[in-house]
Amino acid sequence: MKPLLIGGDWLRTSHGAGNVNPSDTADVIDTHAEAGIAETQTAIAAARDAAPAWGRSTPQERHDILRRAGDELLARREKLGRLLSREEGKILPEGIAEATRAAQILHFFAGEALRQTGELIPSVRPGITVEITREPVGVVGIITPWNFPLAIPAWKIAPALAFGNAVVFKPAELVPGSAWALADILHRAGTPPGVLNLLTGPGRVVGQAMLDDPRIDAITFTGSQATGARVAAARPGGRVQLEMGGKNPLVVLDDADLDRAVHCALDGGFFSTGQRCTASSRLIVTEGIHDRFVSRLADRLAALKVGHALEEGVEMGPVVSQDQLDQDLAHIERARREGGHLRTGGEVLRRQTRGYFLAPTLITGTEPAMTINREEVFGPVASVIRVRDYDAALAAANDTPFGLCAGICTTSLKHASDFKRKAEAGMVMVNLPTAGVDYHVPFGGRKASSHGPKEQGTHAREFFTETKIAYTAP
Ligand code: UN1
Repeated sequence: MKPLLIGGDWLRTSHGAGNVNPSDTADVIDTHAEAGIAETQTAIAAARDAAPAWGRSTPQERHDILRRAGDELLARREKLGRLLSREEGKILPEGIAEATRAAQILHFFAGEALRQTGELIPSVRPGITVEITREPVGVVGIITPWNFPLAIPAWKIAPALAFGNAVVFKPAELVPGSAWALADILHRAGTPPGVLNLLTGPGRVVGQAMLDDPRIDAITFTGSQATGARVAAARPGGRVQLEMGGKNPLVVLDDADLDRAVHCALDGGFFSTGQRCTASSRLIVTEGIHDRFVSRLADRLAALKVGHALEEGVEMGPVVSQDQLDQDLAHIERARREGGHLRTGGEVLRRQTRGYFLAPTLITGTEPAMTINREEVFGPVASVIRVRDYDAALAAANDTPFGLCAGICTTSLKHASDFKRKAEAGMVMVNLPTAGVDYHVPFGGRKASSHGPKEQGTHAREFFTETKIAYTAP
């Protein structure tokens, strides 16, 4: 059994939960300890005790720990990428790429620990100086989803530590293995006892106990809209950062490079089995290119090799769980009932191993008001909305409660520039997939997708530090 990490000690629990491979449900990767309310409270107390000294540690100490952890992650990226793919179901090259990205994130924030600055402002009153500095927030609760088992924990834990906060980390139940590996690496890299605590276990127990505990100063969460709403409700007015769903549009205009547009839709909609909040799930296509685009994409999807995530040559792995598969199928069924046309996919695939394999699915003839265009599916499913021209495309793109990212494929500078300005999204991609972002750049959305300061890049410090303004007279 893989234990919890509390106050610098590894702790076993009487109960454990199996970590099952979604490509092969007969493959139980490991068993992980399950924290309850008592363990959660002990971890929070440990973080509370450790926070003051850690907050006073030098930037060099924090840099060195993150640097060492990043180095190890990079050196072991093939093995850790394999574990990630085995427990989450994205294909091995994607798993290894994610392990590499997590290492790069640790290295980036190792540097950020050294780059902290303040401001010195001459007062309007004689002789007085004003200093603006940043201080750690204290204890940060980190709740992460299953779709990026290493990268998302890395981009929350690394800045939390870099800026001097103690962490209580609760990963998604479906991917405890990657979370455990990351905590183990950071622990051995020299994180002092109590500064990083790992609580594997059920969200409704551990996550709830974290939300309820006032000794946690801030919560950063990535996951579903429903859970995000619970986090917000539990902490009214509190320091909360929420990254929730998306219903991201990819606009394809008549003048687009067809090959590029098909590639953007394929990558953005279906790589990582479409299980990304940045996925291009609404393909908004103008009339002149619609039929060619749909037919090329449908052919490519029908030929996509779907199978065991660790098998050589497989292009798309399984969806993550039976629950997720059921939800995906229900979305497809509802889209058909509401008038959508199933162009390709829609069926569960049998392979040599028992896994949750779903054929990549394209639904055409949809309208913005249909459920498939309003609710996030979080699977290998995209819908096509046919529109007359650019203006109609822009209106359809913005016709959603979400606002994470928005993409456009066009060779028109005029339309690209207009779209960058008018898309109601935190991130806009021109001639690129909506998913797959740089690790050193801020990340985040608008509207119902996000709440609070942006994550990552230099903007990460907004959430993980408090500003102090000090006036001094001689
Ligand atoms: C990416 O597209 O590279 O949960 C990152 C998600 C996002 C991360 C996407 N928070 O899918």
